[in-house]
Amino acid sequence: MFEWAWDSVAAECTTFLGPAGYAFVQVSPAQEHVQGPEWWTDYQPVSYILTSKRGTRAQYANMINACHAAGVGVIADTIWNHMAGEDSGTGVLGSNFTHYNYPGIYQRHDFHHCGLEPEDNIVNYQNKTEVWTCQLDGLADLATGTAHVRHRLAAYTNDLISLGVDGLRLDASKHINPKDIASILTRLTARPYVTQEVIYGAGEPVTPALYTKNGDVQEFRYTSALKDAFLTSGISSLQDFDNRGWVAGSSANVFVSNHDTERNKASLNAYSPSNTYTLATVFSLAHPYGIPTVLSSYVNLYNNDAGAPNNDMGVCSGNAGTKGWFCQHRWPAIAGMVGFRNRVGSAPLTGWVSPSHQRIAFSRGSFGFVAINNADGEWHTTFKTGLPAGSYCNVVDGTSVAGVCTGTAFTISDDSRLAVTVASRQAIAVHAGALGNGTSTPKTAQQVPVLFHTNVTTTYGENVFVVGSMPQLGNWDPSNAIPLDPTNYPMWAATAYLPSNTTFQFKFIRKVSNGTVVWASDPNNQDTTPVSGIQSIGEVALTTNVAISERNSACAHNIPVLIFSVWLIYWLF
Ligand code: LAG
Ligand code: CA
Repeated sequence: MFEWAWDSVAAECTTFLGPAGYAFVQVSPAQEHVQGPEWWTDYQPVSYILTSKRGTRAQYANMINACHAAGVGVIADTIWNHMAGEDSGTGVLGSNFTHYNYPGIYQRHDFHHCGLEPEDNIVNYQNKTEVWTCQLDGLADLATGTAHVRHRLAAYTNDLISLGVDGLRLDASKHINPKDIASILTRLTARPYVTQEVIYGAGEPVTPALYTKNGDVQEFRYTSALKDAFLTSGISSLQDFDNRGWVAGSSANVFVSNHDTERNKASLNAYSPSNTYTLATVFSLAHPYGIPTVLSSYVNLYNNDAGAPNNDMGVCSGNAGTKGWFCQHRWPAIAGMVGFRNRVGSAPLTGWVSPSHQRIAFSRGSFGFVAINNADGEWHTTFKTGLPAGSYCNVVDGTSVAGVCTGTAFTISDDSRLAVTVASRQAIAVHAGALGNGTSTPKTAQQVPVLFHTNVTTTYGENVFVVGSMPQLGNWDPSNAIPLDPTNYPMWAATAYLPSNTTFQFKFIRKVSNGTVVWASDPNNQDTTPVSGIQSIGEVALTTNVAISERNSACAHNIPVLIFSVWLIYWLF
């Protein structure tokens, strides 16, 4: 739950993460850090007082208790490699520091001075010692080989453990000698789950394999392989990850995207075209390799530095929309697949079929079956599944409530066959823990996130909203319209959760400071929400090819982009 404030994580554990079956929630770093509006201030520790932009120590402790009560463990993002980057400054709680002096904590000899001064930054990734003892991005590099630093880092981590933390994401592990990590781990009062961030680099001497003795390792080659497979080369290559030189599945922590790769485009992200981000996440949760992490982040990927929306308070439901949060963990396909993974457990991957390079299907023993159609055009076929005969709920678009499927239900025959059509760029998944009663009529509509973007120049005091023909869009009442966020002015953006597979009309409106509402001229815009996944409407101010193709694909089933632009220009001038 990247950048979610502790109070909002606590509430989400209770209302969603626990009930959905998430085993752990990973949260942002908890310690005092440098000041500033950017998200990455959190990665520049200033002291080990547990107060950050995301809340106080008491709020952190309360979050852990709430999550535990909901059956969810807490993984702390833990920074052992470095302190802050600036020459001097003050933390969010008022602690002062200079680059190599943290009063009462560290002094000059507690840091590495790798001999590349004045900058001291890592340049040569072919040199192990340099990767471990020079500075990452100017961040003062702790002398993790010394007793004092090891003792201090263990004390900080033991403090987290004393509050109930169950796991550690060890930030920048690649930049710490694995022996130093091992030594600090021996000083802990309990042995939490450990996942180490070691970004693989071709030909480099510091490899993920060097770290498996300490715990799990994040396998970034998986992240790249999924991006490449879903966007380009084909998902038929994803049957197994043996003999590729990666860490064993039993040591791997994997993700479709993390907070860094969604920004630097080393992975798919929510703006990736043709539902690939959701489909890749379905794959990740269905396939047995590694422990999967689902990133839950926020809309603002226009600006790599922009901090969290809504004063860091995560929110995923209610009439006011998601206030700039993506809430990936709640997307029906993703939450449904968490249930799938929990039900199939360690059952082996069986019955892999791939009739073409962008279509795959497989079972997990006799407990689950998934088919992913990452191609244009329907996939109509009869699958041989591992499942016993019965009526099953498609957990990609529905849930099973007391034996009734809220989405599509499928029948598996006595000989375990499933005759089905998988729509273009969609997936289906069924498992033994989600039986449907055979109805294919959704009992309650599923909600999908829809991103509204528009480029509007306003005068001071004016704000932009979206209003439309459904309750989630205020039923055309401007006083219930959804506010767009101007963080990246002149881009205005908002996310709304709308019923899936539903046609609606909408308009952007401006509210002038004196209360007057200025409507865009007619006609209304019309859109149909997807069955699952995410939809982006309007202009996307990303400068990558991926964003451009997303814009095209969004407009293909909306109003033609030309009419949209003409209308916008007319409205503005
Ligand atoms: C990580 N894993 O190893 C985090 O996942 C990643 O998000 C962190 O970088 C990095 N290691 C250090 O903990 C993030 C931002 C950087 C940011 C850094 C420190 O991606 O952009 O650097 O956190 O806040 C920023 C500036 C740099 C500057 C540095 C030091 O962007 O230009 O040199 O601060 O002042
Ligand atoms: Ca280091």
